[in-house]
Amino acid sequence: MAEHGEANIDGKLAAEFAVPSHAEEVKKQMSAFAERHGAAGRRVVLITSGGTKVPLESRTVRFLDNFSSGRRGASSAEYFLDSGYAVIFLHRHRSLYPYTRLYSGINILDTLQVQHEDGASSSSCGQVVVNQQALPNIAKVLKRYQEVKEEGFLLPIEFSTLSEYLHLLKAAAQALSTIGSRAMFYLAAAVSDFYIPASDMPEHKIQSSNGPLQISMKMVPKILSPLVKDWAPQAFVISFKLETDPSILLDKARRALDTYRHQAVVANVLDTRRGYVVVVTPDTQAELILTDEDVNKGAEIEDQIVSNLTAAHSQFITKDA
Ligand code: 9Z3
Repeated sequence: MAEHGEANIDGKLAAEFAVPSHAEEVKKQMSAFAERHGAAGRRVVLITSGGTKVPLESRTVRFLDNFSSGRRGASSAEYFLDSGYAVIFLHRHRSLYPYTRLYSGINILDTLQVQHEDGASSSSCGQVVVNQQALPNIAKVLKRYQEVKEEGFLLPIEFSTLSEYLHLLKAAAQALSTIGSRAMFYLAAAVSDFYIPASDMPEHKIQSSNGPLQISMKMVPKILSPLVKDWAPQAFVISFKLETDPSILLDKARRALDTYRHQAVVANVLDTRRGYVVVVTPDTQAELILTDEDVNKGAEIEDQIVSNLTAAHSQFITKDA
């Protein structure tokens, strides 16, 4: 896709997307995280995950959203942690989260029971106990979650709107620039291509009494361009390409690599994204497939994606040394 305002994306970011009030604070946290893990010789991956919300009014009643559940980002975070990476998880508020995602479809109240001690009156509250059968593998998952938390390997950062996403991604890129090629960007979030600039946005709720709604939206600046060129030029950068028409997917993925000159594109189609992706690099193309047998064993395609990319990242670091 052609570049839109590539020359001055920084200026556009500042002028048209409100800086979140906590941006500086978050940047400090990310810098400290990168420094600590970098000093320990660890690699750090920044994962973006979930959709973005694009407001239609500045006192927002309505917004444009998209389908992304954040499952790809959340499960990938777990596989990166298992591979020894420290993870900054830049995710959409309320999208799926590492480890808890495994229980997202479960109503917590259906997993708990009240046990009354013998002789206690029926009016006493009793002890609440967990029915482990209602939470598959809960002991193992809880142990891993607690290890990751205690060791400080996971830094979760939330965003809701497109503006927050863009500014926090820039802050993350700057924070990670200190660890050079040991930083990976894994941009799995489904980011809106369109937005309404603050200057064109009505302040108040759009009135239906004014008749059918017509909106005109601008192109979101292609943030991958300054990320690769200016903000984190030594990092290993992976973008994701999503299409609904499989016939254009690989061509679009290659075009993205040509345009931004980053290291790889993970290409996927909406309906088949849980079982099939292609990892495209300038010289290679790897099809990753989850068979029915894999699914029955509980395997996930993110395990394969992360193995493929961590191996490629090792080669990238070696070349850089
Ligand atoms: C992806 O392609 C992700 O794999 C999915 C994962 C969002 C499909 P879920 O969150 O889905 O597990 O439900 N992410 C990138 C999508 C995207 O918007 N890419 C842009 C494009 O295709 C480039 S940045 O043009």
